[in-house]
Amino acid sequence: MAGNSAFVVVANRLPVDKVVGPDGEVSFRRSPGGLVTALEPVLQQYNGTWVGWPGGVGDSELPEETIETGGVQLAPVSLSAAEIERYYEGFSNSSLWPLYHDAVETPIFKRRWWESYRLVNERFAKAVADHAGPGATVWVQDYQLQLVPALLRETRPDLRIGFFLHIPFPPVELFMQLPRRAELLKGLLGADLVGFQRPLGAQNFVQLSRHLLGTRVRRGIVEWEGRTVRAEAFPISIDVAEMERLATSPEVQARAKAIRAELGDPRTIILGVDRLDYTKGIERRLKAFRELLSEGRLTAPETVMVQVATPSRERVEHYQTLRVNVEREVGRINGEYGRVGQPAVHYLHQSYSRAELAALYVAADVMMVTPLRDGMNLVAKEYVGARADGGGALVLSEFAGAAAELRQAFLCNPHDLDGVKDALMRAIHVDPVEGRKRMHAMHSHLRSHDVRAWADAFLDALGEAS
Ligand code: ADQ
Repeated sequence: MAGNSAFVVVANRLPVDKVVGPDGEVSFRRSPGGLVTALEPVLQQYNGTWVGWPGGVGDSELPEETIETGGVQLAPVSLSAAEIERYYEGFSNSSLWPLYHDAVETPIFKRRWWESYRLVNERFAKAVADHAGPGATVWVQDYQLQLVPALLRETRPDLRIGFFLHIPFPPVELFMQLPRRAELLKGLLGADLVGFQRPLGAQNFVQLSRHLLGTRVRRGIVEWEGRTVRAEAFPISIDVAEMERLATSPEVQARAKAIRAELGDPRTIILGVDRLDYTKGIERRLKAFRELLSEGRLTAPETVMVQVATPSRERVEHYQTLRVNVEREVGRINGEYGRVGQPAVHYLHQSYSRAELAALYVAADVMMVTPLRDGMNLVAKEYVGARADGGGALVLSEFAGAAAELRQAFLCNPHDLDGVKDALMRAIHVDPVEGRKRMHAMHSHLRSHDVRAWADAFLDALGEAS
């Protein structure tokens, strides 16, 4: 049975936040994320539907039927507690996530996780098929749904199917560790176009197809089951205009000043903002700061570090260990270099509003984005987006996708602690004229490469793919 949407987006999550009212009543509010901003106009234009998990366990809080908000239909797919554990925390975040990030933590494989992943992917594919009109365009998002393209194609060969991977696609040697590697790859090959953050991801994918399935590849295009599958890079971005507007608003400017005062008017504020994830290099960043303090190259309280780490995947063991390690390191630094009322590191294990994040970006003299591996890293782009004033400096890992574009950052290899320390020192002491030049160059790049341009480029390429 076909639905009536000409455009369907399917992602693990629906773009909604759960809101509990004063009377305990549960409702859902649209959440503002970058993906929604980019896709909203297209969704509205084509009577679009967004299929995804609304969060929470089971279907008790949200009806399975579609909700209409602002010209976009939201189609919830519910997950049971066992599915959240196996499909989401298990296969997606304990097998695939570490494997695709250079195995910086050891991937764990369990057979029942795979079973659940397959079943949940089938459910998502069915929901898409129910909503997609004849010949509709479907855009599948990310590693949780890699089987959806082929599952959809089986039942709905009329659809035009695109897939975008937000995280890195690993080299062949690593991917080959996956117990269900061929099925996963065949899942992706159901798409007409597979998008990656970087050209290397697309190359890895093409090589893998050749190696694992013996596919023919002609001019970078994979031939599979009588069709062609294009693999290309589409580096994702942010809503630059929105970040600029927010950062220059009087409220955010005032809040940035207040933050500086609350921190004791230090000479230098170093900032880190991440999901609390082991790929983000938070421990090494803290260690670099500690060593600089111990060597006397930096002193507290003249220099203050603020590390905001959003709680993430808290039931997954890797994340629990990480939290303990990060908090131990913060305690150690503050124990050695803090004073009463003046910690050297302010550590906030909290989620912040966009406005508060923007104020932190405006207040920060140096932003440290030092992941061990990252598909793109939007925080780096948000910081640059917030600094239309040309102020501030960005220390950026070469292993973040963003490093391919933000070439004027202070680039570093996060595995080389001395290199990280030197990059941080150069960022702190950069000549203001040079600093502004670097920031302006990155800012103007972002202005012409925002998230709308990303979505347009992907959808244009999908339109051309056959
Ligand atoms: P993430 O791994 O989640 O995304 P990132 O790209 O940095 O990483 O995006 C994080 C987002 O969360 C940013 O928009 C940031 O502002 C927000 N955030 C972080 N800490 C926060 C806090 N304390 N409070 C509120 N918001 C906070 C995955 C991939 C990335 C890729 C994106 C998009 O891992 O490599 O860039 O998808 O494709």
